[in-house]
Amino acid sequence: MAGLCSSLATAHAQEIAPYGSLPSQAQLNWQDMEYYMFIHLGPNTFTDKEWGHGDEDPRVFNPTQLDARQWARTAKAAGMKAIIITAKHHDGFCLWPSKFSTHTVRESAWKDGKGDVLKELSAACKEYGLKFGVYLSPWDRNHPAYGTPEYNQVFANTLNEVLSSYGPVFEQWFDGANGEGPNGKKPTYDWPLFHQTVYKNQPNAVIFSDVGPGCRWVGNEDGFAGTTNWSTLNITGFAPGKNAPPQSVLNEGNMNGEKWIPTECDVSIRPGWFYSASTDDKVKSVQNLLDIYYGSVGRNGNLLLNVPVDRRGLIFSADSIRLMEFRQIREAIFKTNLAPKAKVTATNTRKGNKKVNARYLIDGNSKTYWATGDDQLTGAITLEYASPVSFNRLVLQEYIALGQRVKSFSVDIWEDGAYKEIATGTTIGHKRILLLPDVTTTKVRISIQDALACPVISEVQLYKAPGLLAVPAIQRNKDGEVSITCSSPDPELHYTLDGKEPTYHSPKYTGTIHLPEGGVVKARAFLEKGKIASTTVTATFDVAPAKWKVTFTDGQADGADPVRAIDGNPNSYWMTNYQPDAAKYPHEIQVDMTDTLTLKGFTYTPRHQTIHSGTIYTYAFYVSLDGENWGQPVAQGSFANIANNPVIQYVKFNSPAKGRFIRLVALAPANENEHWASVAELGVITR
Ligand code: FUL
Ligand code: CA
Repeated sequence: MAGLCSSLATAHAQEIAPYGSLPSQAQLNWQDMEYYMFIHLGPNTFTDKEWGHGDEDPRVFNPTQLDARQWARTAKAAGMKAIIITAKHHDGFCLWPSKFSTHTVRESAWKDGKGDVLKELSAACKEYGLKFGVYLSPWDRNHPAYGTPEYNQVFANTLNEVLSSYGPVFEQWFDGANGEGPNGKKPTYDWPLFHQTVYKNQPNAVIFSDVGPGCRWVGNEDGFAGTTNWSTLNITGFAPGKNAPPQSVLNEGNMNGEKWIPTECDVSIRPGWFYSASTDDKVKSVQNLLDIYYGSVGRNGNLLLNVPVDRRGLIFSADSIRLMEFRQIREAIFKTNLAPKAKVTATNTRKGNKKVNARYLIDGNSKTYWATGDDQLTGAITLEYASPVSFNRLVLQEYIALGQRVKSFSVDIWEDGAYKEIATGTTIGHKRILLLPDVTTTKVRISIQDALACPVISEVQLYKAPGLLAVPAIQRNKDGEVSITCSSPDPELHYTLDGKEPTYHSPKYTGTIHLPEGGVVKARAFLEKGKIASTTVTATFDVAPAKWKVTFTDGQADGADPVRAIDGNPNSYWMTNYQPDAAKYPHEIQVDMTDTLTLKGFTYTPRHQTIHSGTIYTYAFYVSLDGENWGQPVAQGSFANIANNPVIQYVKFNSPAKGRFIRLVALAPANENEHWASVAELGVITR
């Protein structure tokens, strides 16, 4: 009897106890999806805006060739698993004929008001075996009830309508933005009511927001999670929007965090979220997309890549071509897993548990695993080869159904009779992809150095990624001299200045190109006499600030000299003093262009940083002939979505303005608590 008891106790002791906050089955399924499409479509597509005001004529929405099957076909061919669409963005416009709004497809010109985008897309997703998700913004700049206590129920009704009408919804995307409505008021959102409404209709939906509960925002719109990234997060005292945890915390999660809220990295394939013809030549390069993939899926996050639908209602060719190129390169990289060819051994392997085996580390199945014994927080996995193998990518996976555990690890290879460390890392989670130098060896060792509980690892994979010809970078300095560089060794660089696609026979870049008056530069890198070519990169310049001088600012922080706002370098900036006792808004900068020009607009390049950046939100822009009489502003407004997506802003004037002096007045900051303002680059539009 005593013997039986103790053997039961031993058997029991070999079971792996789950650790910490755990994923639900819906979250596990979600994490396996890894990569899916975001689609932004609405009146903004037709008005060339990022944030519509809700006062636009709904008739502007008229995507006459809309074909949701083309979107689904593209997503499927791109290797994506789902599509999430902006069913309702901040302008309040509903892509379905909602009973609770008068700003919908029903009021639009599209299909004489008889269309329903959600109906077409949900059917197309079903046809192509994709999951379907919806974005709905509680911030509604159109709805008359917004900003009143009744609005929460209106929004819940709207949600209920969407979630009960179009079949299964795998993810409900909640935008935390909480701006003013038509009556100038901001409401307090009733999140518990919204969540109940989701779960009542779609019990398996994963709810996205800054703080989940299903998955969380990664803290930026660039697509990059932290190199340390916990799927657990502390949420007590936090809410979506301005009461969210700091962006750095969203980026890395909290070790031992209260809830399992994994990361989703949302990023657009273009500079903005909505389609604009002006960004047709700014579709991200394959290399950019690959960096984003490594920075999201490769760092324990899912990648939600936005591909905006154009005015016809179709995905534009440049975007879909890029998606296919991106799929091809991923397939080439992850084609041959070298791990299964190895003899795999491990130290500290848990005994007496049939589910645990070092062999399962290389079986290509993320549901089978190896683990150490209880209280053993370290362990080493070795892959040994009869003859040398060459690789440069390492994929590691934890069996996250039992919690996220690994805190640090290192990678060694066998070289000249000893181990040599080639990489270290912190967290792993669902998936970690390490970029290694090209190495050739007969032995690879992965050492788990610290963990919150016994490590449970499901996969170790090795790949040899082919070299990718880097896309050239085009820069212009203050004097208007353009330089083209490329990080790949010895490429030949060819360019055009006439807007045509560069070929191997286009002018070869040998030195500086003088372009003080501006123009369009397109460049490509070539290897092997033109047989291998990079994608094209395009840079559009206006008048260079060669002779410009700053004539006035209302202060500066140490080292943030005003001249840096007009030095042609987007990485240097002018910023006002940020000390607590320093001057508050408004702030301003005045510039003498030394030539009198006819201006069609201006550009503002913010610092590429989301916090403490001094980014300007509301502005007034003036033009003057003498630098003394400024008159009325030629443009006044806000830079939509600049806090989260700090990219260059193009502002067109209603009518051209002639002058020699320009003046940017910063009226309000993008981040509520920052009383300082900054300009990385100020430019003009003359073309
Ligand atoms: C943000 C919005 O303000 C942007 O317009 C965009 O929809 C992005 C995905 O989320 O919060
Ligand atoms: Ca600068």
